[in-house]
Amino acid sequence: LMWPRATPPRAWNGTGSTPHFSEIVLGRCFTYTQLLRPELGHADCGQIGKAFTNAFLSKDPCHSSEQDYQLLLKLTSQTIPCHSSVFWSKSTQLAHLYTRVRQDMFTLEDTLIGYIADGLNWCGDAGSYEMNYQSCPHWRKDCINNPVSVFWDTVSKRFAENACGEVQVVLNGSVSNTFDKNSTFGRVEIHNLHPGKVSVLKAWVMHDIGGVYSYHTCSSPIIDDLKFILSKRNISFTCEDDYRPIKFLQCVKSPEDSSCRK
Ligand code: C8R
Repeated sequence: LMWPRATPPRAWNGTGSTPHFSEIVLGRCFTYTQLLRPELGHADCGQIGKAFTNAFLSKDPCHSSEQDYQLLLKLTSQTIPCHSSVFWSKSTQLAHLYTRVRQDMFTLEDTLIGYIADGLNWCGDAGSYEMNYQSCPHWRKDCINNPVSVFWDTVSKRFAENACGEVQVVLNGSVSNTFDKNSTFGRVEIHNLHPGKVSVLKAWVMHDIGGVYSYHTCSSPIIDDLKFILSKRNISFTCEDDYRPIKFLQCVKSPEDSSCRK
């Protein structure tokens, strides 16, 4: 039995839970299953919302585990067609613009679980049944095994495990860590693609229009690191700089740039 306590929850170095977290989760679940993808209309949003909060409420927010999210994962299972998974790293906006136009393609945020959680923050406290809206553990300053980091690792792992056929990744060639072994993509996803199920990973290395400097292209050694990991895993790899369909999206914003005129 737990008693409400008089002392406030412990202060962490990260942002607190998003105000109205549970209402947002419920609302997003209904929006997704009733309006965006009615084929998931059978999903039980009440149960999903409960499973989400039960994954972390009344628990030490530095000892979150994959296990905590298993019921939530089960309730949000979803089949993504082969050849339609899109991964990304350091290119959130562009990758999501791409799948916004290509409705037949899916980033994790275009699936129910990713759609529900995108941009939110959450944590609880071992000594209370409440969410902590004041602060949550910061992954570097407090602890890695916090509810948000463990969540993204867990759902990203499943997203990669379920991918099949030709899969794509949108990479950012205008940052120094175009491929980052410590990112979710480099640390979790590429290691959980199933060889034999995934025939090829196609990388699109995109460069900001008007960006001062292109750090990396497909010919950069950093891309060889990715190529090497995949070859060891028996997954084919191709790479293309400034893939035209995505370049067009950048050009909508900067139609007068010389690179958009030719
Ligand atoms: N993925 C991971 N993290 C995600 C995410 C997602 O879909 N969605 C959000 N909002 N986040 P980054 P990355 C949060 O370095 O680490 C999946 C997390 O807090 O730009 O390589 C997705 O399938 C996370 O720390 O990208 C994609 O393929 C940052 O935003 C990769 O993993 C993402 O930081 C992207 O993860």
